[in-house]
Amino acid sequence: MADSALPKAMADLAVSKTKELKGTEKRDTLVEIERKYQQIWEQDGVFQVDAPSIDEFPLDSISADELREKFPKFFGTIAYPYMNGRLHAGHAFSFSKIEFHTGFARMQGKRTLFPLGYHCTGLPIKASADKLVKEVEMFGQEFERYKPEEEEAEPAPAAPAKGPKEDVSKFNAKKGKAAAKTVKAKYQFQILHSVGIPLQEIHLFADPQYWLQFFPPECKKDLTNFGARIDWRRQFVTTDANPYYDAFVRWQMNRLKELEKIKFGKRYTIYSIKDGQPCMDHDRSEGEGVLPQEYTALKLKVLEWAPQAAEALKGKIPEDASVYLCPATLRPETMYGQVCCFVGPALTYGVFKASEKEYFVITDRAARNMAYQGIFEKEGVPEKAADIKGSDLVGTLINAPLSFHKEVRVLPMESVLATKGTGVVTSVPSDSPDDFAMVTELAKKADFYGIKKEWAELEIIPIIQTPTSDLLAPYLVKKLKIASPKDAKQLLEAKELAYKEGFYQGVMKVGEFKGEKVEVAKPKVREQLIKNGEAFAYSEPENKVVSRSGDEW
Ligand code: ANZ
Repeated sequence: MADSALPKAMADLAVSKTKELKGTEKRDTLVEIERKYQQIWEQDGVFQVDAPSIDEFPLDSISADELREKFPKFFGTIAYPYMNGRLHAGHAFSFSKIEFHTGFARMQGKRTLFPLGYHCTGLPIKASADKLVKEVEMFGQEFERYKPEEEEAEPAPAAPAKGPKEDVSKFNAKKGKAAAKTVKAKYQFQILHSVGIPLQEIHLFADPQYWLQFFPPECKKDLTNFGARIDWRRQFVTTDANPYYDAFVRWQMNRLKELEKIKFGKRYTIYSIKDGQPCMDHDRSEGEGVLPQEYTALKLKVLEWAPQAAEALKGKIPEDASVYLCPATLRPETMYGQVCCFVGPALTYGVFKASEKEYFVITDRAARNMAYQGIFEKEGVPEKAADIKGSDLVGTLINAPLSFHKEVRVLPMESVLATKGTGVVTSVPSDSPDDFAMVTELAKKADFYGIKKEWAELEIIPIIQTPTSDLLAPYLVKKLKIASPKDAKQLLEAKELAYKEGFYQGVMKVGEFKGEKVEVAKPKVREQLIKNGEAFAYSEPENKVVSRSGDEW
């Protein structure tokens, strides 16, 4: 409701809340007393604590233990607040604990030191500064070319909440913590504006170093008002903007390395290509806690292209090169039971050059990830030889390593996700309910899917014995009355049951590790496949991640 539509008395009330608070004498008196003593503390430097001087106690004149006994000490610190904004109520809460402790130690007569660091390391500041560079380009130095109507439903910087419905005395958390973190403003300049920075100054923040100059003094001001017993001679920013701190971190790391507590090497991490560095939890706007998931990517060699595929790829791949479809799986131990390989008929795949003589058929997304995992010859550069539609791949004859069926076909499956694995899925109907439901459907409606019936009718051989069955997926599909691949809910339930029972209670019925528990055989089969050059390790985030700079996985 607009203010003009409010009854007069209510409008007055609404205005009074933003204009003037009545009956604040008590508060004002307390604040005044606070200020007076804070000034005295500052003048007298009461929180400035020094170590006993060497003049007074020459080295070797007193033992360390005696010194400690004579001058008991207390050192308090706190996780450095991050300097991409002003402090908030959450900081006040955390500071109150160390504050209280520091005050208590002082009253006990200890030499009490409370220094403060300003945390400036990491992506949030850099990503925000980079955003501003773009926004200044788009809208001008003072954002004068910005037109609010460009923002669809989202209003520009939040004006202070008005209206009689808002009871400012009550705390009313309508959002979760993650949602509450985000100011409802589309652009970075609006976020800075909403915390009171004039539009004329915001462009200065396009330089990440400027944040390091601007926010620490604000932080100091707020903590001084708060009454914090900090020795302000001991304040510092992190990053190499501060050579002393930088040298300290280098020393610390080198020392830990000497002690063999840390090692240099490679490990999987969620890495932002856009930002050129790992994207850790605090660098993400979505996907906190998401970790890399390691798959086994199989190499299913193309033996004979389907005619449409041969046509589409003509002249694009060297005659003597081997081309592989590369499904990603978490169940390498089931590879004995492969009967076909699924692609999403509506997806587009790329044929990527892995080495001089090897090409992989996978999604662009998977290729981008692989390029950073030492899978291709050139680091960071997936070399694409051709694009090909999933529907054109259907019917292609391929070799399935380890399987009882050496030669299997590429078949269509609508539910293959472009956002998971390589977008290519090997099919094991004995142990995967999804796969059993799909091959049953394909065999039933071969004409509709434009395939030959016999491609979907290869024998389903039992490979894992569980207490329930040696063909667990067909058993569960029947038991849960799953009639088609579209019964997504029941299929998910069946999949969970099959995974759990297969993994914890399954025993291999076939292959080199026959008689061994699935749990034990799984890594062995994987290792064997990799050793034989029939598979390789492929990793990707286990769920969606979006970086603060807008990079996505
Ligand atoms: C062979 C296999 C055998 C699989 C078996 C499962 C059971 P979860 O377990 O959900 O994390 N998959 C891989 N990429 C896919 C994609 N793009 N779209 C749809 N399904 C995909 O995912 C791992 C399994 O999901 C993979 O393991 C693959 O099927 C399937 F008895 O491979 B599995």
